[in-house]
Amino acid sequence: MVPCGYEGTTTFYAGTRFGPRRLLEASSEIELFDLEVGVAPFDIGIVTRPEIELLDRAEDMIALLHAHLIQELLGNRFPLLLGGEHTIAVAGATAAAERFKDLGIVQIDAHADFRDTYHGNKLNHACVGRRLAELAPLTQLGIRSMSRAEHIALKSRQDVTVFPAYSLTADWPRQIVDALPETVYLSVDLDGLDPSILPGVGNPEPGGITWNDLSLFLEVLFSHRRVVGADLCELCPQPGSPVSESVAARIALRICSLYAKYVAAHRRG
Ligand SMILES: [Mn+2]
Repeated sequence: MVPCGYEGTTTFYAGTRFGPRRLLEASSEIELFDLEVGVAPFDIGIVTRPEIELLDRAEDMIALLHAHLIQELLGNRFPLLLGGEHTIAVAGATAAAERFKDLGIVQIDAHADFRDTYHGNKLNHACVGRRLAELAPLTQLGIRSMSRAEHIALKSRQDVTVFPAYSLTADWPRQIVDALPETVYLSVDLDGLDPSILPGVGNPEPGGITWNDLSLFLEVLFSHRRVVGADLCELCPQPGSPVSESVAARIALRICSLYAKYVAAHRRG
């Protein structure tokens, strides 16, 4: 667990800098045994790093975070980056792309984030998808919001595949996972989920992914591909309700459980 509450370019509802802390607090209130996956991921070991020092400039933040994440990857650990705004995914995916050949990136998100620049900044959170696509072939899942210019730009890209939340067909998890390279970095903007189950995000959008669909997708992904790192971003805790951080903590636990079940078992055997 690498907490980083960076919040440099948030444009709407601020507060994601408190996301990592609240997620970690909420994680002490949920069962550590994952009933659905059938494992207790602490068996393989989970370490929570101290929160990364927050820097003002996105470039500096990403460089600092990247240096930390490379160390985790070189130590054969699975980094789960806890944000903070989605911009920090660029650090996670860059480190993974340097460490692993034939990487693919999965971005779960309500927003394509495919602007080349926003407010004059290439590292604005609204440009994350575009930056990720510069690192490796990108698959976007749960998308339901983009500008017309992003729509046109995405149509011309052979290396980016978009699965909108409203057009998932019968066997969609297998369809998505079968098209991925062998090694995958997973970037989760929590607004990819439906706001009815996770309202605490900076830019909520209706019509998102349900808990059961996310659960199914992650199971198929981890059982058929080598997932080497992930981030969970944009948790923006809501005063008076622990729902969002509790659901986010559950997702963090699920990623650990699936890693423990498939990846670590494979590595041992
Ligand atoms: Mn988003």
